[in-house]
Amino acid sequence: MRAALESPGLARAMGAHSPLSARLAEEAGFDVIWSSGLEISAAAGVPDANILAMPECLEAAAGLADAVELPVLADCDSGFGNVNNVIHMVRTYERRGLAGVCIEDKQFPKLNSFIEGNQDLAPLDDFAGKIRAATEVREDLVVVARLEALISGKGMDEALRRAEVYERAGADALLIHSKLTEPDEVFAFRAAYTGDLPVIVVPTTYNQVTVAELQERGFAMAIYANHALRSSLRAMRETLVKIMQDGTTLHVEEDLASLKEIFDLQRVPQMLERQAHYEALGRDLAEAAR
Ligand code: SPV
Ligand code: MG
Repeated sequence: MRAALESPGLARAMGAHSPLSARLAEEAGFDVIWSSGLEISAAAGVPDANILAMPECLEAAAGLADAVELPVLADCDSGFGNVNNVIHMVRTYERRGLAGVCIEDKQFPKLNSFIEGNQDLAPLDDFAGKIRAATEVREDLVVVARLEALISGKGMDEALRRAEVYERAGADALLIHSKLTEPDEVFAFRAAYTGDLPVIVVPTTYNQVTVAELQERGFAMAIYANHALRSSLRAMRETLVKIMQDGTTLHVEEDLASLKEIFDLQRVPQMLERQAHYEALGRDLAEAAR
C-alpha cells in the first residue's frame, strides 16, 4: 500500500464488494483494491449511510484481503462513531489483514457523497483527534484522511486548512473528494496543497480525466470506486429481462461468462490439484505401513 502510494506513477485502485470482483480487478492489473462502502451496502440492498455496522463492513473488506495478493484499502466512512470506535476499528482492520483504512471528515452517520442531503463536516478538532489516534494505535496500517470540504460546499480554503491539520495529525495520505463533472477543483487543490502527503482522487463524476493527466498533476492514486458494480448491474438487468422475454436462455448465452470462468475464479483447478496431491500422499503413507 505504501509502495503504491509512494511510487512515481499513478496507482490505480478498483472498487470491489466481493472476493470474486476483487480477483477480477487483480486479474485486470489494478494496483490496489478499494473496499467500497457504496458497493458493499449496495450489494446488501441498503443505502450507503452507515446502515451497515462496522463488523459487516469489516467482514466484507477482510474477505477481499483474503482473496487477493493486492493491498486492500478499506473505506471506513467516518470511522463508525467517535475516536473510541476509530481505535477499535484500526486495531481490528489491521489484525484482519487490511493494508489501509480511509476515514472521511463527515459526521456519523455519513451519507454517500453523491446523495443530496446532510453532507456536514465533522468538527476539525474531532477529526484531527481521530487521525492522531488511528496513527498511534496502528502497527503498519496506512491511514488515509479523506477531505469532504468540497463535497459539503465548504470550499477550497477549508479543504486546504484541514489538509494541513490532518498532515500534522499524522495521516499517511489525503483523499480529496469532488462531485464536479470537471476535474478543475481537484487540480486546484493539488496545485495549492504544499504539504508532503500523497494525494488520492476518486474520478467518478469527472470521468473524462486520464491517468496521464492525473499523473502529470502529481496525484498518487486514482480510485475507480464503483465501476465493476455498475457494469455488472447493467449486465445482470439486461440478461434477466431477456430471459423473461424470450422464454429461453439460448440468446443470452453468448453474453455470459462460462462456468469455467467462474470455476477458475473460485480456484477449482487448484483445489482439485491439491486434492489429488494429498490423495496420492495418503496412498503412499498407507502403502508404507503394509
Ligand atoms: C465508496 O466507494 O463508498 C466511496 C466513494 O466512498 S464515493 O461513493 O464516491 O463516496
Ligand atoms: Mg464510501
